[in-house]
Amino acid sequence: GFSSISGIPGVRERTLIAVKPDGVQRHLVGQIMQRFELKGFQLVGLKMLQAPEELLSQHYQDLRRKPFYPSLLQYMTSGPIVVMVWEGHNVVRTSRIMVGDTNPAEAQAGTIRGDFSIHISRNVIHASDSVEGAKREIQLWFHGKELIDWTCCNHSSIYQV
Ligand code: IDP
Ligand code: MG
Repeated sequence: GFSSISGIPGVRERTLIAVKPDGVQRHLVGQIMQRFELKGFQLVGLKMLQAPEELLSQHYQDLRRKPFYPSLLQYMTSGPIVVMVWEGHNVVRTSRIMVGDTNPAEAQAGTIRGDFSIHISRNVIHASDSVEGAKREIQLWFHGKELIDWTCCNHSSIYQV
């Protein structure tokens, strides 16, 4: 039942994943989502939008003083993005491993950036880098009502219950 599932430490951890404009243009949304689905993580929020600059400036608040910041905002507003919330045990840390190094030249083959991108300025995907960061980013991009609490019928095949 629900209570035994919520009893597994960290099973309800959530992270923010976004397919950036280059990923959408290159029709990578399905392949990227499939990697998270096949891993066993659970989708709890999903939307496509043209990101407002104000939202992006909050999302990337820590990078405001970086030399690449203006071109980063230009890139991120160049077309629609797909923003998602994925849930599961250790999802923040595991997603970062699935996504790979920020610089695709350093990203391992088999990671999303390693397999689908070449240059740091067009690295197809965003993933939150900490549990605290994920909470902040999820609140920024989603209203509470847009996030769906649900339990996968395969739960006991993915976790020991
Ligand atoms: P992350 O996306 O792996 O967490 P961050 O350091 O948080 O990496 O940087 C956010 C995004 O800013 C990167 O994904 C990339 O799109 C862009 N970025 C970071 N460093 C550079 C750079 O040196 N040149 C151009 N773009 C960069
Ligand atoms: Mg980051």
